[in-house]
Amino acid sequence: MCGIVGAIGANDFTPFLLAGLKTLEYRGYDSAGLAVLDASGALCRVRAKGRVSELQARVAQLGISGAVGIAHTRWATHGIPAEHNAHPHVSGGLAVVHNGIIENYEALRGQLQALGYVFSSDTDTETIAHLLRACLCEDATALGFAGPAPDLFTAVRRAVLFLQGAYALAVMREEEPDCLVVAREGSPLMLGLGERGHFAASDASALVSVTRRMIYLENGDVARLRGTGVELVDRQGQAVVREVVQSTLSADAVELGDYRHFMQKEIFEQPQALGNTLEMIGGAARLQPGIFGVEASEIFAQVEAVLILACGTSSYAGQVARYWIEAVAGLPCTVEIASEYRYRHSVPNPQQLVVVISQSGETADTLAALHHAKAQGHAYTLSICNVPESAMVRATRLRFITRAGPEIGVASTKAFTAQLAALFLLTLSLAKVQGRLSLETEQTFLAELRHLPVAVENVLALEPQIKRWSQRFASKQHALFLGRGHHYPIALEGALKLKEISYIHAEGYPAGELKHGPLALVDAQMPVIVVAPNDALLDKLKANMQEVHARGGELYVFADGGTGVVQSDGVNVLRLPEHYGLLSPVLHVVALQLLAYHVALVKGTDVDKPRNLAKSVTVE
Ligand code: HGA
Repeated sequence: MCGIVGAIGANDFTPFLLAGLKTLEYRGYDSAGLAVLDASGALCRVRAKGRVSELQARVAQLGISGAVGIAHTRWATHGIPAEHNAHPHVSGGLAVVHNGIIENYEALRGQLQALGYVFSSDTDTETIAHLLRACLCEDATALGFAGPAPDLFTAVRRAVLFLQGAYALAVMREEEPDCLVVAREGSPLMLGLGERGHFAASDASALVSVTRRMIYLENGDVARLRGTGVELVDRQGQAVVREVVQSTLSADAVELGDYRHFMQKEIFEQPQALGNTLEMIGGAARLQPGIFGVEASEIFAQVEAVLILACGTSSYAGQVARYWIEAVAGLPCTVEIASEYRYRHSVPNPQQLVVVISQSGETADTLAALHHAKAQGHAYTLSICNVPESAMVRATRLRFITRAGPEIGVASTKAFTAQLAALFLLTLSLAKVQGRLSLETEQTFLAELRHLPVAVENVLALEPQIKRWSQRFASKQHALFLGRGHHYPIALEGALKLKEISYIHAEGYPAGELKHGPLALVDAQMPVIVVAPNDALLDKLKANMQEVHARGGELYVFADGGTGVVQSDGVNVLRLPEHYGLLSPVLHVVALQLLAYHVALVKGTDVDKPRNLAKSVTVE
């Protein structure tokens, strides 16, 4: 989603701002813009619809430079993607970039229009620019203040009192060329402390080229950055000192290398991502529940049930875990879509372990669902995230950081399989603490986990055959994915991957539901993809395949060795090397990721940045 980069110091930071926006491109956006104070102290703003490269060309053409500046990639929520809606938004001599949504913007807009402010965009963000200007002039009295704010820092602290919703803001002003002011509520924002200046960004990857020393702002924080230092106040307006952390993000982790797309790179990085995520069990003879936090054993012993809250792909990881947790740990487990849970009246069970899953740890709905659960009295909370410094990780008592590395492709791949590995460890840990895991079973599962990266490598080797299949999908409008048991969520994930990046309408179904509706859709034009592991439900699944075959449907079966599913007219079979028991979903999903990737390649879509979608869904 939207990205922010800001800089202040003695050098020309325009190249840095543009490079920072380039790094944030993976989050998905529709327009970009920047503003700097030039050598004469004038505010220069440039905006462009489309790619950062377009903005870059305009900046070069205009020959703009400046030692203080803010920049933005916009993923529209209010107002169409267009140059006039792109950030920064200006009012008088000040400029603002914003990530998030101002929920009460209509009321604020009306109030400001009544004071004579003229709007030139359809965004919620422009209200912030005019509100700040009003706080800095005589209009401040109409807003209830005794007089104008003496400076931008004070104006921002006053203006945020009016804002409802979520925001990360960066603001600059012609009259105060020696400072940048930033604020955060709900949307991520961090500061970078450099040798040559000070920086702000919505994502650490935009800062690592200049510094690794970072401060992650808390909700309610407002900070003033100067070339020489930073000042911070919290929600109460009290000066605060926040911990400076050393980012371990490697600069080349966000490089494409020899790959054609980030999604392809990330699919092939899965053995490594799983190896890193499972590192702590590497040589250990026994599983240590402490990998989830110091209180883990104590909390796991208390819990009577599990509630998993997540969105999109992460929710499918949760759905796989539901099968595992109930089967192995013997605990009732519910999985709920975060955006539903946060707004419904649910019956809290304080003995439930609330598990939130998010790649970024900033997913707005999941974060809000977590806060809702806590407000309802849930004290046992655990996050599974890929970003250690994220808001979600900081808001839960227990946590597990997947070590998949930065995921750039919008369609999640390696983060998903790393989440599955984490959730399997959680299943085993719960079972162990609750006395439901024999030593023998524990050792068997640990051995399977250790071998998992190699098993994934073997699936990746099937790419040539999957690539051949993809040619036949590209002309299709619809596809059906079938699975049973803990492979049903894998059918859902396979369908999601295909629709996200190839724009083919795809549905995932539990195979047993076929005759309750979707069978009506089956004909030669709709490929039916079957996830067919060699497990106890195989015979049932074979009967479902017959139902499709008998109606002229074309089957594409991802079958484990030993399933006895044979290739014939209308039945295409891809043989996975080995059946992997409870962890088999990790292998099957890799094959489906490759299918989606290759179909998208044939269709020529923008694989890493599918239309209308964004990475890190930090708005509701
Ligand atoms: N609401 C603002 C910013 C949107 C955003 O943060 N997207 O991720 C706008 O629509 O411009």
